[in-house]
Amino acid sequence: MSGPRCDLSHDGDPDPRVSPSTSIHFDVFTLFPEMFRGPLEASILGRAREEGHLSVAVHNIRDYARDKHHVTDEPPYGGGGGMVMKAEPIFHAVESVLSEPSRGRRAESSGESVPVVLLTPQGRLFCQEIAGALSKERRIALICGRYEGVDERVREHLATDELSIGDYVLTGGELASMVVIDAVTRLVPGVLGDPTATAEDSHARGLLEGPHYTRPRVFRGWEVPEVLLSGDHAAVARWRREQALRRTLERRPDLLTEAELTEEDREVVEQLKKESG
Ligand code: 6GU
Repeated sequence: MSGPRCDLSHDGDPDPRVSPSTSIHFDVFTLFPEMFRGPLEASILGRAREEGHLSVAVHNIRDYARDKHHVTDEPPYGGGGGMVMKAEPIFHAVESVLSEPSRGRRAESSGESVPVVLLTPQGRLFCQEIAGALSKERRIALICGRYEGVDERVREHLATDELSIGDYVLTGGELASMVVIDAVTRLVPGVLGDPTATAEDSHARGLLEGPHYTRPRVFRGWEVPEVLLSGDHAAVARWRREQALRRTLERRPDLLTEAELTEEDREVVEQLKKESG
């Protein structure tokens, strides 16, 4: 294995019993590799890595700066405050890593193109649909922007996509990268125990999910809705759909215009609008 990296994959190679379409590899490029340890070890992502569905290699951009002092940022041309991440170390890091025949995975060298995603507040807004599309990839490179920005030539000539996770500003793209890794990995077949689990996710079909309840039936005097105890599966399904529509109408009416709604859904929405005046 060549090139400096902090490899978070459990053991180097993915489990050979896992077929290729059920695993994904991320190469993360960052100035702060230490930020990635915790989130990738716990819970579902930790298990996905143990089972070979997920591997993440975190590469320190600083290790790829060729000057003596490993400079990764400089003041902006034209003046103004802040620092800008230099193009050269980022190009060197991404090009070195993607041209490696990485542990049996096909990379650029074998003709497979790897998406190179720059995480930046100026990117297109990350959403469930983009997560779904990325979950079909075998390998994804994520570049974490820092400081006031990244030299424009990285966006123009290295990145194939730019993503933002929301309309607010983070100190860097690291947390955004982890959000992308999490949202994408849970959609990789085999990562969640129940393969139907993602179908009802909030946003999966353009609506927010309705409420969930578990035991006890009465908690501090607050009761579980009767219909959920009825055993009438059709009635439960109808109630859940109505709750999802109600919640989406109340909290995210913008989603309703894009959601796939049946004729019955539209009637329910009209009724709910009347009730709320
Ligand atoms: Cl990807 N980066 C930064 N720095 N801030 C963000 C973001 C990304 N997405 C939302 N805010």
